[in-house]
Amino acid sequence: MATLQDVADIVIAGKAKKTPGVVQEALDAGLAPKDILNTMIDAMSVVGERFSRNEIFVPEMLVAAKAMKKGVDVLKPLLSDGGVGSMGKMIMGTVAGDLHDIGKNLVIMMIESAGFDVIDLGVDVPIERFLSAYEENPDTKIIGCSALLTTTMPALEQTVAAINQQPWRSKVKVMVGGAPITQEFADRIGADAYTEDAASAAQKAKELVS
Ligand code: B1M
Repeated sequence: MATLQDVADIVIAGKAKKTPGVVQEALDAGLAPKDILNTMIDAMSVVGERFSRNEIFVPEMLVAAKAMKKGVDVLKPLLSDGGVGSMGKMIMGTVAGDLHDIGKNLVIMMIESAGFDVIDLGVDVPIERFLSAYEENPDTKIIGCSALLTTTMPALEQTVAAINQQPWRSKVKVMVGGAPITQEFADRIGADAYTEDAASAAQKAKELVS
């Protein structure tokens, strides 16, 4: 029987092969999928703090990220309600120069669960790719951009600026997020919406299209 502490420990230790088993054991012990997910998110914060203190380095962050992904895969079917597609299309990507995708993937999971059909452009997405993805899918309702680094906030700003110059701008909403992003920054760069986490992103997406 696994506890939330076991889940946190296995993610922090970066044991990707063992994480799905521990997550499954936690579920079998009756723990709620949302609590397990939040535990893994908190575990990544612990990893980040250790990185900031030079106690661990990029390889350790990477294995922790892999472990978290494997754990999220187990939870995915339990957190999603299967209503994919009915709310329309959303394009999502992490901006150029930024390789962080765990947060983006969680946002996608929650947004799909809210009924959107999400086109995932992945990480390190150049501005032109956001634009061409919209042009290939002109029925898209929302473009979502994620940025996790203070050094990629300018790429987010440039991406939103480029979208804001398009003749189709009025037909789509632009949503931004990521750990260093704030409502003030989102307002300044001309995004339509900012949210702090994946659950509020899904709620906001529904509001934007209603
Ligand atoms: Co990186 N990294 N990293 N890293 N990494 C951070 C972000 C950092 C805060 C760690 C630290 O120093 N404490 C720091 C940034 C500091 C800064 O910018 N001021 C940092 C650094 C410095 C770096 C490198 C530069 C390290 C180096 O090479 N020296 C390097 C940069 C690489 C690059 O991108 N070019 C780097 C690399 C990596 C790995 C590749 C090893 C790995 C990422 C693997 C992956 O994603 N596949 C990694 C990791 C794992 C982290 C930490 C530890 C965890 C990030 C994470 O997944 N968090 C992170 C420390 C931390 O965040 N505490 C750190 C969990 C996730 C659920 O949260 O992504 O915030 P988050 O997403 C949330 C919200 O932000 C929001 O909802 C999500 C879910 O609730 N959200 C949105 C996100 N996108 C949204 C979009 C929306 C709405 C909401 O609408 C569209």
